[in-house]
Amino acid sequence: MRLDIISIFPDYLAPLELSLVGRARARQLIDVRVHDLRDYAHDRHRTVDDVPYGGGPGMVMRPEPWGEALDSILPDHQAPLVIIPTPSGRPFTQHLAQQWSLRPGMVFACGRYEGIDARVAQEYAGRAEVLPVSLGDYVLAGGEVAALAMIEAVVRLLPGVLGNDESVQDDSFAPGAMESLLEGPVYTRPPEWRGHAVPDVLLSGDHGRIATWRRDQAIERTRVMRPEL
Ligand code: 6GU
Repeated sequence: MRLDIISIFPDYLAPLELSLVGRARARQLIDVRVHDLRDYAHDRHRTVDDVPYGGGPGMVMRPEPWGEALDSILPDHQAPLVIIPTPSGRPFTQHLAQQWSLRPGMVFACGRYEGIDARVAQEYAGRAEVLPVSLGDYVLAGGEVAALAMIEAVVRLLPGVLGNDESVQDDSFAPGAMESLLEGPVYTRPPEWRGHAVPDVLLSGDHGRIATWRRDQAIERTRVMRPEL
């Protein structure tokens, strides 16, 4: 899978060199390229923003550097998908992560300030699938952290990325994962810690009782944390 990320803060994407995503890169399961948007701005100050037409607070990202960046990157993509992280996008879900994990690649266009001039999405809608996507109902300062979250959610679903015993099957929100129940509590050794014991059933060796207990815990957890599910 080919992943391109465009940002004015390429250093913000440094975590893509670590942990699960970093290992997937080292093993050449994914090809990740981070681009500095300012490399596509040609004036003396490498300007990427300007005041909003119609007035209002903040700045808007000018379309020209985005046009140059996307023109140079999109030809590397088979079935181009351009994701624009923004709180005004459609909600990111495990279902989207699963769909994206089947694609040959994606481009993340990380905006800052009040967003990217709307003509950029218009222009590329003809050449790519352009998708504004939100992590949730709160506002981040830019798309970079959101892109990191979405990339990690996708990459861990790729074949060969997770080890054998870390399974994606029973994730909260995985299809058929007890139909959208949250995962319940987990325990490891020691059997007692600071007076807190591991529930007896987990030490019983009775796999039927353990499965029933885990399901009950998942239901209770979901009732408390996410009653709407
Ligand atoms: Cl995807 N981007 C930004 N900038 N803020 C957000 C978000 C995305 N999701 C929630 N807040």
